[in-house]
Amino acid sequence: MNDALLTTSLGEIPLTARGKVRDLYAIGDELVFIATDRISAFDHVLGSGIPDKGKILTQLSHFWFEFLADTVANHLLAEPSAKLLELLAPFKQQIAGRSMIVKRAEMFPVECVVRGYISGSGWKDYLATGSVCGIELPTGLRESDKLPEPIFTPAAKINIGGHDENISYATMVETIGAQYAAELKRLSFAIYEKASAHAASKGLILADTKFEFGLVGGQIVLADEVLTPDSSRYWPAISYAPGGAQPSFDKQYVRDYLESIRWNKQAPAPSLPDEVIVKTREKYLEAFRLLTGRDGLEVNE
Ligand code: PZK
Repeated sequence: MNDALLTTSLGEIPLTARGKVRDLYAIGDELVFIATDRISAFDHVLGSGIPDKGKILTQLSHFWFEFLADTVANHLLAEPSAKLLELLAPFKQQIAGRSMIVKRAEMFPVECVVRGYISGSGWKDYLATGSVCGIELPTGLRESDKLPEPIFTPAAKINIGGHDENISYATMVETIGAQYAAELKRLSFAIYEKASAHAASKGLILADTKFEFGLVGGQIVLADEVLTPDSSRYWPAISYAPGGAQPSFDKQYVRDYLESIRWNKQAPAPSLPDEVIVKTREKYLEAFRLLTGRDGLEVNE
């Protein structure tokens, strides 16, 4: 099985940024944000993709943007220009279902992370210091415990490939100013509250999630992908067991496989066996179905 889309190219349209799994193109103030089928694990992009992963995550982002429309404006462009549509026409097949045409935003150089549970880098920081991003937490927390209330733990964006660095709210204020910091924090909590309640109603814990915001014409918009398994930790509520790391909803088969072959986590990253690809694809679809209530992807054009 591999009809995964690993890399995109849109001819004359210039590539603005290539992330681990997403490719971004720009024509003036219109950006074409494409989710490929690449998958990363242990900080590396693997040799195999997961067919349809980019479509699943894009359509999940669309669902969330719509779900959150009364809470926050977003970067989706309602009507791409005729010029852009014409430029994209030859690449329709490549981008169908996996692209978002978005407005160019002036991005805030801060990742807005909300954590309802203590996990990942938050858990590491808590173990080392008893706090996360300068927020003191109760003593005696176990890994994956629910926090007394969600916390806002911003991070500074480091170069592509580098790890984002947790920063204090005070540092965020120094970086973008007190008013924007306060508004991004307020929005982040509001989005997390609404999304985590929805996820909970579908049997999923939204342990934590990362948002990126920008300014379009002076208005704050929610940008990037939102509330996908690539930007969020979802855990099945039914198997939640604090006191250790929770299995990854989407990537556990991948991680288990990579551990089983004792990969040293240095490049080049391995490819995946078909069985791991198929099972992982099914996990992304399961998350999509649970959260959206839809049966599957909108048919390919
Ligand atoms: C923007 N990224 C992250 C990196 C990707 C995406 N609406 C916007 N306006 C201007 N810039 C960005 C966005 C958005 N979203 C997002 N970098 C810039 C990123 C690599 C590949 F697809």
